[in-house]
Amino acid sequence: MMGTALCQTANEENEGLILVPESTAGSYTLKWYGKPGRTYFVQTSDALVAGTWSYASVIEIGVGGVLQWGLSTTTTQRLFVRLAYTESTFTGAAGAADFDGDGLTNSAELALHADPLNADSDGDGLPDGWEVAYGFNPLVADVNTTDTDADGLTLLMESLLNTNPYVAAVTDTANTAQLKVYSSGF
Ligand SMILES: [Ca+2]
Ligand SMILES: [Ca+2]
Ligand SMILES: [Ca+2]
Ligand SMILES: [Ca+2]
Repeated sequence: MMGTALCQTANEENEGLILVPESTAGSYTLKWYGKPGRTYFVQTSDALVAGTWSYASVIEIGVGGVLQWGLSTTTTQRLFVRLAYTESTFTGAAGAADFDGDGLTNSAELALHADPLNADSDGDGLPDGWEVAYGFNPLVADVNTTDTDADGLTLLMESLLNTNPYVAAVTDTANTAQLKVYSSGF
């Protein structure tokens, strides 16, 4: 178990994280100063390299005081902890908000281990919410040039149009898009 950026109290905005050992072996309380207007998420990693960070199922709201989150580890486990936060505004419960606008609530993202602050967790161009809606894994990059329903629209196009990639798009008989322009009389 290793902590990072340890400070003394976590009582002030300019202090970092503090990791307090609890009486039970392997149990800790992570504390930090919660700035008003910020919503915090906790990420953990066992390797401290990109791609190994995952979100814990916790959302905390900054209220101008100490926030805390309990965690436990095995004695042989190496664990790093860091915070992610946003200053996005929202109404209602933080878990019901959709900070990255990808169609998944923050709670749904955490349950899926998706990124609540990134609309495209796996970086394949397909938004998390659209992937989930159509049975793709938002954590595994898909080949976005695939045309699953053979209608000429790739997965990327279907996601941009927010259409179903398993139902072929309807085209007119001439197979062309038509635009009628009417004179306004001026
Ligand atoms: Ca979201
Ligand atoms: Ca997301
Ligand atoms: Ca994606
Ligand atoms: Ca298609």
